Amino acid sequence: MSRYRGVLVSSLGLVLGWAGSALAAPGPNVLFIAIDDLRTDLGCYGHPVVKTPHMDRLSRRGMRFDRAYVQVSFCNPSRSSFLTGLRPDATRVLNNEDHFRKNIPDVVTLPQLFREAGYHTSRLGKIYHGAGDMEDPKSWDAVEYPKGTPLGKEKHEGRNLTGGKLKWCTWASAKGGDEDQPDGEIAAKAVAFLAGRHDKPFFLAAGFHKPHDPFVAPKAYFDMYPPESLRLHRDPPGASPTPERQVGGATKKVFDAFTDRERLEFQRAYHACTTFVDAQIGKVLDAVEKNGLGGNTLIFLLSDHGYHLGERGWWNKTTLYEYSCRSPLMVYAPGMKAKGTPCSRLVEFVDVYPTVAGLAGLKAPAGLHGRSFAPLLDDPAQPWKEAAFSQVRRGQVMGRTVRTERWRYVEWEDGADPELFDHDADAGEWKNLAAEPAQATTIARLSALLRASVIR
Ligand SMILES: [Ca+2]
Repeated sequence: MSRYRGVLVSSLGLVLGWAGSALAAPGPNVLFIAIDDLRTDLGCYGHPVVKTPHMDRLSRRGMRFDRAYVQVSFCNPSRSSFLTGLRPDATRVLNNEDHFRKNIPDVVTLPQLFREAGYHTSRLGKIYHGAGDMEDPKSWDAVEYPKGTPLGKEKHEGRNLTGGKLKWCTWASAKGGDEDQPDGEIAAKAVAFLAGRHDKPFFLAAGFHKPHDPFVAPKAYFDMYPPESLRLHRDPPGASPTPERQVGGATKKVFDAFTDRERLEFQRAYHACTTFVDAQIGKVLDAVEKNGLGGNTLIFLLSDHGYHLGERGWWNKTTLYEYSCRSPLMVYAPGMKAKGTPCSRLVEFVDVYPTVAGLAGLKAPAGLHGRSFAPLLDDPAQPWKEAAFSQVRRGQVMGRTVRTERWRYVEWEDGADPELFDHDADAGEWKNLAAEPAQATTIARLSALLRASVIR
């Protein structure tokens, strides 16, 4: 809310002798932090090496969700879904090229809802996919897309890990400091915004780019991860075969040619970028406190999906496995009762829209596909959703997966390549149980859930 307006309302209240606020209280501010391609390799999610003190701090102050699932495991489709509160069957955005407005021109996005309710909405960096074609003028009062400085594009060290075959697969320890990188500039602009005077409540969206490729961060963050501190992932012996359409094609062949040294470089660069983005988030969180906004600002932090770091030979996203579909999600709401308690209930990213809107006292549009998980912020152990759904399309074939607290089941619409994993015994999803007769009842139940989830 506007501190200025808050003071004004209280002063009027004193003068006029109001017992309470006779005016509708201005809603809380919203700080919406979106990170690109960040898996749950964070200190607060139990990673033994990766340093993320600031996201860890948010996790302690608010709530960390341990089973939060995106609806599509790559950029534009995931963002189009959680920013509209609609499942991909309804946005019909399943690639990085289509704009959701083409299919659903009159949809009210999450920031647009706040804007139309009188908030100032400001976007820094990547919230929708990319800077240009994917922009949405209806959502924002202000948009900035920092690019970093020329110095930040110079490198101390770095290389393409594929001999140029995959242009994106590049790392660099950069010259200059944080603010020579686009994400450092985004943080600086967010800090300046938070220090400013606000005549309206605000919805500030900060969209950080890292650890998305190319894996570029200032050298100091690479220095935190000497190669000997890292351990390479190895798929366990006897892991079930990976269906070609989950992970395959020409890109997989390039990954298959990685040496251990290249795998280690990839991992190190990803972790360095994670710690770099964490440091930027720390600056923004500090600014919330320093400017006295903590008592009236909702904070949502999420990534647009997870990532494979070598699991099943894959160094990317877009699969229907846990590594891609699970994402970090943290929420802080000033009045929440269960601060610092993690939540292991299932939540989906389509739930984010009704949750943010509800916590701010705004009426969400009818027909959203998610459900507010605000009650979990007070009581994270209460029974909750039975299932979370994700999907991807390969050519013309849709693949869908359902996650319950125990199981993950994957089904393609042509019936081939089903996969069933028991997370009680197999958190890495290495043993496919789909062909086991003993699991027929479970598969029938999960398959029915998947079919019921389809929106036609
Ligand atoms: Ca992404």
